[in-house]
Amino acid sequence: MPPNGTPPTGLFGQLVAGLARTRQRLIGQIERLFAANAGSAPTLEALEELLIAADLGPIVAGQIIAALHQRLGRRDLKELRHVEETVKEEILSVLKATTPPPLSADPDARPRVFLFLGVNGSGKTTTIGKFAKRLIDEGGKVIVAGADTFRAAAIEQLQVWGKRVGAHVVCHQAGADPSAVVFDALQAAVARQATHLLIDTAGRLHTKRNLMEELKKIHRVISRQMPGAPYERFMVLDATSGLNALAQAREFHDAVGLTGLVLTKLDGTAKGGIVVAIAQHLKVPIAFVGLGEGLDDLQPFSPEAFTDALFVSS
Ligand SMILES: Nc1nc2c(ncn2[C@@H]2O[C@H](COP(=O)(O)OP(=O)(O)OP(=O)(O)O)[C@@H](O)[C@H]2O)c(=O)[nH]1
Ligand SMILES: [Mg+2]
Repeated sequence: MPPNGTPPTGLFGQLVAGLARTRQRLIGQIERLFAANAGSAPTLEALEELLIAADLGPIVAGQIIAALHQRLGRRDLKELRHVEETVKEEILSVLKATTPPPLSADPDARPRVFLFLGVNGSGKTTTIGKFAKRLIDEGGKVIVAGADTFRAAAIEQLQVWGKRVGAHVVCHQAGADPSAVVFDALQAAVARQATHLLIDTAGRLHTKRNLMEELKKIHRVISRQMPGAPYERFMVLDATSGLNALAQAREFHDAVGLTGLVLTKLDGTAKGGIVVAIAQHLKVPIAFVGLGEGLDDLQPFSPEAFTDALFVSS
C-alpha cells in the first residue's frame, strides 16, 4: 500500500479507480451518516438501510449489523473507524467463502474449454477478448468460437477481437446452428493443439425457454465430445444491473451449473455491492471483474484486493 496521499498504481490502482462510485455509495454514505450524528452513534437501523441501499442485499446487511451488535460496545459504535473495520471484515469473510478454486483440476489437460453465458449486453464478447489477451500474453494458444449466430454483427465483433489479440476465430454464417459451431471449434482446438477454447454465446433472456434449451444443447455437445476435459461455464453479469443480475445467474445456474462468474462494468456503477450479495447467495466463485472497455481491463478476482480497494482511504 503506497503512503497516504499517493494514488495506488498498477492492478490495485485500477481496481481502486474502478470502484470509486461504489466506494462513494457505501463508505461515503457511512461517513456522512457519522458526520450527521455529530459524536453520537448512528442507529443500527440507519446503518442497515444504508448497506441494503448499496446493494449488499438484506442477508449480508443483516450479517454485518449482527457483527456490529456483537463485537462493538456503545462506545466503539460511535467510532467510524471501528464500524468501518467491522463492515470490511464481514464483507471479506463473505467473499472469501467463494474464493475461486484453480480453474482446472488438471492444469496440463488441453484444451481447456470455457463457455461464456449471460443476458444481452452483459459483456460476454468483450470479456472473451480481454481474457484471450491475458492467456496469449501468458503464452497460451487461444481459439475463440462464435456460437452467437443470431446476428452477423456479433460474429464480426468477435472477429475484430480475434484480430486484435491474435486468437483464431471459428465461426459459421449468421443463423447457423450454434452447436455446430461449437462442434467444429472443438475439433479445430484439438487439431491446432490450442491451450484454450473460449466460446461466445448469444445474449439470451433467461426467461426464454427455447434459448435455454439451445444452451443446454451446446453444453451436451461439449460434454459428449470432450468427456472429462476441463470445462468451465462462466456467467458474465453486468454489475450495473444490481439485484437483477442475481436472478439471472440463478436461471443459468439451474440450466448448466455455473463454475464461475465474471462481474463486468464495475467501473460504471455505484452498485458494486452486488458482488458481495451474489457471492453470498450463489456461492459460485467470482473468477474475474471487468473494469472498463480496454484490453487490459479484466482482473482475476481477489477478495482481499476487492475489500482493500473498497475501503482504501483517500
Ligand atoms: N465500462 C465497461 N464497459 C464494458 C465492460 N465490459 C463490457 N463493456 C461494454 O458493454 C457493452 C456490451 O458488451 P458486449 O461484450 O458486446 O456484450 P455481450 O454480452 O457480448 O452482448 P450481446 O452479444 O449483445 O449479448 C460494450 O459496449 C462493451 O464495451 C466493462 O467491464 N466496463
Ligand atoms: Mg456478444
